[in-house]
Amino acid sequence: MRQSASPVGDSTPAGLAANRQEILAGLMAAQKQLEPKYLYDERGSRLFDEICTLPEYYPTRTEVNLLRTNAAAIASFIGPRAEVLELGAGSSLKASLLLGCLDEPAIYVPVDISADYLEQQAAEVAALFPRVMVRPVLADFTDALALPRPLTRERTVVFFPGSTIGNLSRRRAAALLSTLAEQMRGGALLLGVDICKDAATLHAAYNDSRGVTAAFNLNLLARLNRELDADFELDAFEHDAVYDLQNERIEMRLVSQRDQVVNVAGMAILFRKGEYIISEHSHKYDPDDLARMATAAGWRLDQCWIDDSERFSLQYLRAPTIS
Ligand code: AVI
Repeated sequence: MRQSASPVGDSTPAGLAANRQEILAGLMAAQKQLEPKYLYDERGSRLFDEICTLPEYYPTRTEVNLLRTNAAAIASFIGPRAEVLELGAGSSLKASLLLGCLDEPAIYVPVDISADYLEQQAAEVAALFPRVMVRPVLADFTDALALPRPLTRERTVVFFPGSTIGNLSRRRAAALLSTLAEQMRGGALLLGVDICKDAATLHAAYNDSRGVTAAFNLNLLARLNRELDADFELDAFEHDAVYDLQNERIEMRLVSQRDQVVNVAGMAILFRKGEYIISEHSHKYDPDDLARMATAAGWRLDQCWIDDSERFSLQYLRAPTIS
């Protein structure tokens, strides 16, 4: 039953050259901003894996514990012969935990924008679960997603862990939930989301003492240099992440340390000292607010698991039935 773990898809959706116009527009806007998906080239993906192991970065281990502690309940909600579609497939650990607790899972379809990384993660899962058909899809899951052929919607559970939904604006998150509810009629969604909490905990999680998050953020400039013929001096920018209480989100920034001109794909871009590029927003959600947003998008909440310290939530949602 096992298939090749090579990704389906013919281009790297997040390749910078293919997105030149959008990137230049972001760098020339009054508030410079780039899409967070560009953080994930191969090195960025590795650095993100390292972030997930840091003592300050609580989301990963909290979610992993939630998956472990509630494995039996999750398995009984999902049922036998499940077809698991993972959005923004990160490290294979969470997928392995989920597949490991299910009754004869049939298919695993990881969807990600980082080709090499996707292939490696898929190969790891395929090796661990030889009876599961593994079909990686190279795609940006925020674009319309064509469901790979073998998936039947009734048994499909979309696994969207890691609070990746938090990297979309609230408006885009609501729109994605609506699209998914329609696309997944008859299926379900297991959604992991970071909860609003005190600013000190959040600040530490995104400004870690070993500087891994800083390296992850600055890697975006190295990627622009390599893929868009830019000449960012990495020493002339610094990582910062601030908690915006009003919008309940972390804002990750690349801050110019001096007045300077940087060339990107033939365009000269002026930076004043202290001016910054926003490289990521990471929204935090009160579980009730998130459930309201999901319900408005057409989902029905079956169960919500929250850890004892109320740091992270895992929600099991049902899509509308097939009419
Ligand atoms: C992938 N995403 C949910 C992470 C987050 O927490 O927003 C990315 C990240 N950025 C800095 N640290 C981790």
